[in-house]
Amino acid sequence: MFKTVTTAPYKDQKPGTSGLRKKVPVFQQENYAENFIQAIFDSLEGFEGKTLVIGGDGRYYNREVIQKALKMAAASGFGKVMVGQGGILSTPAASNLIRKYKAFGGIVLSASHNPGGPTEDFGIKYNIGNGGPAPEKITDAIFARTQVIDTYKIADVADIDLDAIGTFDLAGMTVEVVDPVADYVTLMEELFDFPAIKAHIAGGFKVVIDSMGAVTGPYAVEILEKHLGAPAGSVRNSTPLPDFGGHHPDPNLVHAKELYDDVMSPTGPDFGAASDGDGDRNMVVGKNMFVTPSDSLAIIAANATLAPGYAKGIAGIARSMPTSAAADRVAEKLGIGMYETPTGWKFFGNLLDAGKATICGEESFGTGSDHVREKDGLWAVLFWLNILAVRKESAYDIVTKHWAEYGRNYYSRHDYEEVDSDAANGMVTALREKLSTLPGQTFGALKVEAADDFAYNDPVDGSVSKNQGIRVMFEGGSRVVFRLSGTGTSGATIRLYVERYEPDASRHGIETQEALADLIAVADEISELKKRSGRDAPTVIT
Ligand code: G16
Repeated sequence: MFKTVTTAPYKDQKPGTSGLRKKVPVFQQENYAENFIQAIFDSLEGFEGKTLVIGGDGRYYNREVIQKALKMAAASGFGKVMVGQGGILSTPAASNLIRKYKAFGGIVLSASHNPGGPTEDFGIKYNIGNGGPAPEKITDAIFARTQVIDTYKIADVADIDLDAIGTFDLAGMTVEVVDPVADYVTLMEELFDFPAIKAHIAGGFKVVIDSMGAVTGPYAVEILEKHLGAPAGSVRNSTPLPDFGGHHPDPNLVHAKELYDDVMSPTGPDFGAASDGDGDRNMVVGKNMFVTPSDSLAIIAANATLAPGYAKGIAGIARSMPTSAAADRVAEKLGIGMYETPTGWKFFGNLLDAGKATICGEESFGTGSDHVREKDGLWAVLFWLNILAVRKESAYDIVTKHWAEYGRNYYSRHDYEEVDSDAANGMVTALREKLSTLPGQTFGALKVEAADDFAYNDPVDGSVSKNQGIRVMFEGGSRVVFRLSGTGTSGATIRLYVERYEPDASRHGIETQEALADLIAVADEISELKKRSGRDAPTVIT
């Protein structure tokens, strides 16, 4: 019933910021997915007889890899696999299932916000028993194993019917095909004031969610339309499709522009939100107000006690280093801990487990809390709806009042995608070399206060992560940060993060790019970004 298949290593299976992401044809190479899955199992200990959760965002190749993973889990000795019906599980829903049913871990098949389809992206990531992405020591072990793997084990049996809810036997292992939505909805009902949101919607507040043809469709329809009473059709592009219906499921001002334009039109909805391929990212837009992810984190934290699940207050806030310091000011005022981590949700896991942080966020449209161990797109949308329903103010008023109280962190990220890898690495190397010479230098009105390559000392387990992004800090709280993305699949993506703190409320109405223009120019001067990338403008500005 089980067979051992001889294989040979692929050299390129190093997990990035969030698991292994490659083009579908790469994953379709002989034994490519099998090697990586076996390397995951070979890097773990003590899972015999235990439960594994498996699901994905429904993208092209999802079902095929799920069948492989099920048969390999059986051959490796797992006792049970819980798999979402149709192979569907959003990343936060998978995290919830792992925690709720005390599974040993989970395999989530997704390339997140990257496009899907036969020539687009696919990905595999492993989550540990706390429901969060595997920490670096595990991903490093998985990579090391991929470099020497020579066999994998698989059950030689027929495929499971992924569309039928129920319990099945697969070569002696139990497979439970579960409703992917139900447990997640129960959790959201516990955290948020559904009656208040429902009443607000019934009173005429118009909300739309764009699921972008990706995984959140069924979750959003169930919650927004069925539980909260929004009219049918309030969730757009709600059927998860293998190619996301041609959408690029990256909720930002470029890829969710239709939604943005609709909310901004005078007769459009009052509030709009979008999420990504696997449902962990979110974008929120109020009438005349795009809420930056960094501001969203700060505002959710400042208003957290309005949601029943957080009524007792929050223990601390964590943000990734490139995320703006808006949340720091909230933490300061609340007198709670503030943690600055490298990019990657996995770095929040220890802080959440240790009870040091309750709410976490990243500039890359990610917000979440200790309810799961992943960022959670719909959670953030519901948090906003809860705040809007209780305060009975517009998003515009809530954001501008927040700035008036705390000051505004003007913030923008410029992405240069698919840049030649050597050119991108050359830029980073040159920047590193000049770091020690920057402090004290003046660029126009801006004086460099400090410059470094960010390193993180995890306060819980003492692990150290170096080279996490180059920071140039100016006097007065402005800064520019340079990083290479760890989630792209072709060439290199250079990210430039720009931030300026403006305490004066009379200067809060400036257009963002204009408010940051001097910093953007200095960033180019210091890094030679345009010259080295061969581009005269970013691919995406958020
Ligand atoms: C992943 C990580 C996030 C990270 C984002 C961008 O998100 O989980 O923590 O902020 O990638 O990373 P990078 O700047 O390295 O591309 P997702 O939604 O893609 O899983």
